Amino acid sequence: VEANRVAMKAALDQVRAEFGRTYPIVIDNKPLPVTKTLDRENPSRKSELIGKVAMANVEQAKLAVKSCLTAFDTWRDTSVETRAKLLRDVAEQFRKRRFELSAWIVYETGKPWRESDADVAEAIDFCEYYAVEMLKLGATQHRDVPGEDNRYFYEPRGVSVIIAPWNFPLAILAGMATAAIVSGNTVILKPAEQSGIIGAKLMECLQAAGVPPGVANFLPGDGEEIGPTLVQHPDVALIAFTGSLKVALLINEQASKTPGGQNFVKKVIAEMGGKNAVIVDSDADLDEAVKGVVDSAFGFGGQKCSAGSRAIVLDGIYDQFLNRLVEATKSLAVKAADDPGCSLGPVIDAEARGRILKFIEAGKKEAKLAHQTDLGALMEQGHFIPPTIFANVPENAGIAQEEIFGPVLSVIRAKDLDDALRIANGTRYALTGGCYSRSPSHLEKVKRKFRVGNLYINRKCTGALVDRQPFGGFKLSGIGSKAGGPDYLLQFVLPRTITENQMRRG
Ligand code: TXE
Repeated sequence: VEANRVAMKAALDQVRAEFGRTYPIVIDNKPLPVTKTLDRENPSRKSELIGKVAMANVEQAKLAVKSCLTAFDTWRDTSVETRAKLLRDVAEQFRKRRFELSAWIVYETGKPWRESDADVAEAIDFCEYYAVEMLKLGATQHRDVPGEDNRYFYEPRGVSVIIAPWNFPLAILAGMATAAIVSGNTVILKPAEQSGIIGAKLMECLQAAGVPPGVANFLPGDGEEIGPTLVQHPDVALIAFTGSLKVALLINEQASKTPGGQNFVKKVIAEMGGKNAVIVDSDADLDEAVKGVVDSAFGFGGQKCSAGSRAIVLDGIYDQFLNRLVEATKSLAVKAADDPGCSLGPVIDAEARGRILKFIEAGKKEAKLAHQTDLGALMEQGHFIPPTIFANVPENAGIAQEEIFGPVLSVIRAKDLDDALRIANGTRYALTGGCYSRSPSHLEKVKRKFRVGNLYINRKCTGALVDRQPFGGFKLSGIGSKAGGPDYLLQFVLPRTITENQMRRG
């Protein structure tokens, strides 16, 4: 642990020395002259500028698409082995720069060190996993009859736009991008405005790994400004998006309308938010349940689509559970994300902080404020939100239905397990869920009836490991794709059949 602390401090100091740099748009592996930039500030210390990121305009977005289209023909014909090797080389870059990348995530998103390091680890896992999966998928299948050769295989879709969120700034952007690249597509990387520097670091790693010009173009920019141009561009075949429900629905609608004339039925892969519930049964192990609910609700300040923002507790142990939960929440160390003792940092930016504080004010009218940590001067230093627990929350209250994406937990009473399941399934989302119980019959019922994409039993409801827990939900949480799963790449390719009549050669 000591060695890690030393390495962590060295990486944080090295990154601080680079504060203030400007990160350009990169097309055909060349930086574009910088015209407009967005300041990136450290959410843990509002006054601290950590860098500037170029903001692309519509013309540059079109340039990026053109570059991807030009590169596509060559890249699609590149062997699967070559494409898989590129991903392994990118993973090698992540390993080499692991602590530096973690430090950038700490500074740009306010994610505590341990979780920032896990973000980089997940990016490595995605590269290694998708390389192996593509080698499997790339094998041509033959369905032959005498005198006739029937080949069944997959080929890439084309120019792919990757639109990513800030909450897993390296893992999700790299995961979607490398899945597209290894499948033979050429990609435009559009990071979230709040994680442009980490997007630039991904582009550096891709270039160091030898990605050919035009196969990956780095296009930071205001999603509202350049999004429609990218989504509706007639030469764009696929959009992979992770972010808010609002934007996902907008992209879905826009992708089917292409002013320039439709060339594809565009493929939209969308992963959105959740309003995930953890059920606590009357015979649950309370030590486990309290720890799991605190981790799921307050990890990274609840800024995860998998965050357990609802605890549904059976009447019999409601009061006991709530008291234990409040005590455990009080012990959370809320600090600047680069503080080694930090377990909970700030939220991403002023806008998010304002939105979450509004939810808290609304919650005070709908339910009982059971706990709010006093953060003192920290509230002025960075975009901090005190971990907040509401009790006796009505199941249809706004704070029990809407995704808050902050450290706010709603504790809801349930009469019995059936009532708890009805409440748990009673939102527009279906991403993750959890249940703490020691009754095998209750757990069997929960596994059958709790309809979410990722269900966790007697374990926190966040933290899906690539390949072990393929991740994704349905209803308004996603289109049902499972990132880090065996069939994820199938969305990035198109099946083809070639039938050859083997004429008797003269
Ligand atoms: O998402 P946005 P944000 C959800 C969560 C959170 C909300 C806001 O509910 O409260 O999203 O987070 C780009 N056309 N999740 O602001 O606004 C934008 O530039 C095309 C859950 O990050 O959706 C960014 O790159 N693109 C999610 C990306 O969309 C547009 C993780 C996400 O931004 C666009 C993050 C447009 N019109 C947020 N407008 C999860 N499942 O983990 C914006 N963008």
